[in-house]
Amino acid sequence: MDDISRALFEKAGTCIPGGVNSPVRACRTVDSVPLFIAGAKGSRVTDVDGRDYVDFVLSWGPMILGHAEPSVVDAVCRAAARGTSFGAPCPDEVALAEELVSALPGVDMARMVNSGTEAAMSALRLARAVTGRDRLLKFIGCYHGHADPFLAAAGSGVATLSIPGTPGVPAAVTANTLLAPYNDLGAARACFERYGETIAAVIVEPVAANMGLVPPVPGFLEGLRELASQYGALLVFDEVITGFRVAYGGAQTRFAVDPDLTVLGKIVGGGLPVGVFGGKRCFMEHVAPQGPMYQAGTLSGNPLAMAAGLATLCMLKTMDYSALEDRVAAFARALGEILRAKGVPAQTPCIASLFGLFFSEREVRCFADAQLCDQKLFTCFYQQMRAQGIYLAPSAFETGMVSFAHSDEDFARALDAAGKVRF
Ligand code: KE4
Repeated sequence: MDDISRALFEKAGTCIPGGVNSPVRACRTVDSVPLFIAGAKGSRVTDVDGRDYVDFVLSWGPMILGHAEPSVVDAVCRAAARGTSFGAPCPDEVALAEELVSALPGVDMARMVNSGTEAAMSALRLARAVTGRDRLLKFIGCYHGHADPFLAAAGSGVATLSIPGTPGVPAAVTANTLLAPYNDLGAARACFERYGETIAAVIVEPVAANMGLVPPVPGFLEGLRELASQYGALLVFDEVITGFRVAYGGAQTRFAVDPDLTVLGKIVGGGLPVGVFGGKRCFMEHVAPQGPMYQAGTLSGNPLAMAAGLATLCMLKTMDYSALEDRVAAFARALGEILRAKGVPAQTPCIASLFGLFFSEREVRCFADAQLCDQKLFTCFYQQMRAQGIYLAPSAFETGMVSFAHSDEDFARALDAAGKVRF
């Protein structure tokens, strides 16, 4: 069934660590061989063995218009014909920055980089430069890319102090990283009461999507805004997933909470490598060469990536987010009903075009809750859905993504497949 993928994966394993260029793609937690993708169009991907799948991964978020959207492909091809990289300013960098400023209330200026990791790393450096402070508060289960300060695990005893979450990260680096459970405003407040004058930034996924899908409880984001202001820390919204997905103006518009800095990626590059950090002018003016905080990148503002991002946002501005949200909500509700009717505990939270799946009796509000979910049931579900042509994220700690290209037939096919899963 996936002979060519298996052969390619074996070959890849001889020259690429784990056979993949990003760990989650290896499908290890769902005990599967990764599918090698030959191509994609709209809501569908086709693997190298010629099998077609309804895609609910969408390259982990960027492909909100669907794959190979003609206007995006055309913009990239036209840009490529003019040259692929200049290492000098190009008009589309200005156009994309202006569109971000226009769309996002918390962004007066933006700096292009090449990944969400680079954007989050730079935003943290900026917060530290602006405040002269070293500490960072992040939330357990939120992911902000793989820069050292964010790869912290909960330390022993004192809930807030952390230790390196992976070899290669110095303890001295994560010693400045404070941790609190997501949706726990009391724990965040306790961090500020104890360390407030030394905290440069509090960074948060305004809708958590890297522990499965966990929306903010009412008041959580507003409370972080108040705490950051009260203690002189910067509030950083990591909108790499939520930006232009939970609303055209991102979570900061949807929840009407104004971050000091915003981190973006995925959709703003239209599938090409782009990250962005942006924010209030008074902060962004610290960034070199306007200010002293150094940050740089050879391919930052790459003309092809700018063209893809601009074409994507230009089309998104015309799309009906509310109609898509209603369709995704109906799908998530039906999926939960089908699974519970089989006698398995299932929670299917959703917001905008994101949906989650937890095999759990109770609502998941933080990473500790997510860890209690049944991973074996998820693996069973993942494997049988993939065998029926439904391509889900190969991890219980990821989130389902839907595009404007997904049809009612795609949803029906996924629900029909779910109805046939045997646990
Ligand atoms: P990148 O460096 O992967 O472009 O972005 C890092 C990042 C930052 N912030 C959030 C909220 C993110 O979700 C991510 C990356 N997301 C993961 C999956 N949820 C990317 C997939 C992967 O690591 O292969």
